Amino acid sequence: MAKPKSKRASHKPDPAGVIPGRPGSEHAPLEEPTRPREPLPPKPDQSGPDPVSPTGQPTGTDQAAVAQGGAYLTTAQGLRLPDTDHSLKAGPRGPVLLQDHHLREKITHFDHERIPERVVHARGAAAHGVFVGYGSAAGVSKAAFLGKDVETPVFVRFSTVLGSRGSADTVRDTRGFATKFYTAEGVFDLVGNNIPVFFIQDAIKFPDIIHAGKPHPDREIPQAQSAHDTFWDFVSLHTEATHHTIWNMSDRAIPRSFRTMEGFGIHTFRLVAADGTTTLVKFHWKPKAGVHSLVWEEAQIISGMDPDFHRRDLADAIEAGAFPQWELGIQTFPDTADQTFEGIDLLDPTKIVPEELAPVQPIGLLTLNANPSNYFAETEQVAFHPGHLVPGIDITDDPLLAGRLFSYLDTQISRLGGPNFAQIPINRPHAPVNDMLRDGLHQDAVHSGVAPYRPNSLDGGCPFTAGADHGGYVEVPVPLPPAAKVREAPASFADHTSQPRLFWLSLTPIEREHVIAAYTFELGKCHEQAIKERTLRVLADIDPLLCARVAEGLGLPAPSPAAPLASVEPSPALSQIGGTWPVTGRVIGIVADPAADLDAVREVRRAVFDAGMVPLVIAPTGGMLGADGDAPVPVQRTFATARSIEFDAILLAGSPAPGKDAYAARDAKAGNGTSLSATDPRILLMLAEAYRHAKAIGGWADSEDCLVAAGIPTNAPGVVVAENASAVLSEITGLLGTHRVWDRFPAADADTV
Ligand code: HDE
Repeated sequence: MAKPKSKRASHKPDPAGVIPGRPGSEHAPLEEPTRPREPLPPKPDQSGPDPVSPTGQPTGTDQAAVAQGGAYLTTAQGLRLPDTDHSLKAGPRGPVLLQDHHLREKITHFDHERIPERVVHARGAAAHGVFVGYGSAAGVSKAAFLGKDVETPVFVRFSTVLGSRGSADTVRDTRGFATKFYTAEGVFDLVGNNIPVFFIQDAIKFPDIIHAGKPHPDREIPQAQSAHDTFWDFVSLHTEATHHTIWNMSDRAIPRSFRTMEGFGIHTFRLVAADGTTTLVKFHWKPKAGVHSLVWEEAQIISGMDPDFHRRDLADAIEAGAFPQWELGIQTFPDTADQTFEGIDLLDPTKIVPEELAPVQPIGLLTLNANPSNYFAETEQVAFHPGHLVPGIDITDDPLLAGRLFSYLDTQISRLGGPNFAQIPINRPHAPVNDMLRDGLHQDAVHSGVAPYRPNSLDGGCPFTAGADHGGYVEVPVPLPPAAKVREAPASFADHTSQPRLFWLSLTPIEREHVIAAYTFELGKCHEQAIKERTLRVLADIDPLLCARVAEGLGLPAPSPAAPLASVEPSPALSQIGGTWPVTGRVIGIVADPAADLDAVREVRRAVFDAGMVPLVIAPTGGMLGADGDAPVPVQRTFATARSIEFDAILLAGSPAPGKDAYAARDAKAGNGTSLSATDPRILLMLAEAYRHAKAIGGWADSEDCLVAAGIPTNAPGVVVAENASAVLSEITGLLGTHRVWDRFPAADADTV
């Protein structure tokens, strides 16, 4: 079988350093261009879907030319147009004429530009990439794309769950992590989340949990968040949601970046080896950049300052050449009749198997190396489905998965306007397609032959069925025990507290503080006292200390556990703190004013680029610092436009004097009463935020004055002040490798939990 290789050449960013975010593939001239020329190519970091026909045949066409061609404006029929600024009228002041076919075509098309957004996961961002198999899964799965060094093009879409398409990226929510593998044997979709468990055990409850999480139906508020009565009403009554809920109250629900999220297939799948043996598995994506989250205040500020934070971060990282990477791994379990492992029911999607009991074994590497060229065509129209499987990967009887196998196909029909969505370029398989499906809205394939039925003799008997020996997908003939038809869950599904407790006990004290704060915030936003009290009962069964601290914040008594606490072994692998990870793609803010030593700024800027990070120079005004010198330094942000949330670390090239616009009437951030200070008040605010968000801060020259003015102890953990700018950067880079400076803030509960 042909090996599907992406035609996409991953771009090589300019070694002189790229500040990502340039909108077009050429810089814009000052005057409007008037000399006709062909459409510009996409930017070097962008790609469309690989060019294949609806039947998976490589077409070799230029992606850009498929969408638009020629230098002149035309109608949809290719007719050149002389004017698109004026309707056709009976005289300049006369009525508009109905015969204006260009006006009618333009407006009619515009009227239909929107399609229904996804009922869940509406807000998303995506990228193209490549998956390379390690071959280590060959013993358990015959799937060709898992073979050693097999390269498979992929398209990955990340999303939030609850918000609508225009909602903010950094809300507290679960994130979707959906991967489409265009394999030689057909499309395989791994449609997972960044949290390894789900709210419900049975698909029939999905409309209930989603209706509870979505905005209240009367006022349609709040948007994209769970901090409201209906969500907590449902999860406190339907306690199988407890495990997923505590993950949502942890730092996992406010990721720093899509690049720093784990991904999970959640359900147990069944792998099939070439010799027919089967193994139960859970899929994991492990980010090379480590798991890294925002802090809650930071996430809230970002929601206002930059609601596109995560999609921008993903696109910028790819444009700058810091390609995000994940290893795909599997936990394997014997395929026994009871489908449990170490007493954990593998069919229960509210349960994990701790990695200490079943290590995650790496089976391949995913690299995202190209941004989509067009959001709608690709990210919006991509259609995932957990039922898109390839030989070697089968499903289990997880009742949640069963409902999903129905739902995704069904929803695409209304979302994408008919049954032919598999023919949309981003959804086209790279394997030959001969499906006997015909006609329907938006039919893109021009089928030949007269016999789209089987058996036939008129089309030579084609298409033929394929057994497993010819790459056919044969379901594993799993024996079913004798059973009665019931609406019931197995008894093991009734344990709703042991694993939330396991999660809680596995976190470090600082992570537990965040969980306490999140529950207190969310319940504090609820109106109904009964809902808060009911949730405290649920928390009491997880851990009395968690319950007591949240109760304290709510001003309510803490109930006692209803049953003895589950005795569980913590799983340290669930904590996201304590490792060291690569710093590529991190963003460093360098604060400098015209009085700063520009040689040091240049040197540090260069060193930041060399480390694969992005330097953004922050100065009192835009333009160039040292504009009249030999090597001026370009400014990316001004004191008025910058905010701490854009930067992973801040470097001070001295102590910047107040800018000319540092007064409240112009910029409210400058109006905190310190406008007479020697340092710009916006920089003081930036430092104070970065400090309390546990970010690394460094400085040289007289930067100590600025830190003192901001109330930052210069000997605090993660604050680096030295004479030599390069030495400061190298220490800051080390700190960035650990993500945040958590030892700046000891947890109050460190000795009590
Ligand atoms: Fe989904 N889910 N889901 N889901 N889901 C959708 O499909 C559904 C579930 C997940 O980027 C929808 O195309 C049901 C679990 C992701 O396009 C819809 C149930 C997991 C995405 C749907 C679940 C997911 C979706 C909405 C309970 C993690 C976004 C639009 C049985 C393993 C994919 C669409 C993308 C999207 C139904 C539960 C992940 C309505 C009925 C569990 C990442 O079909």
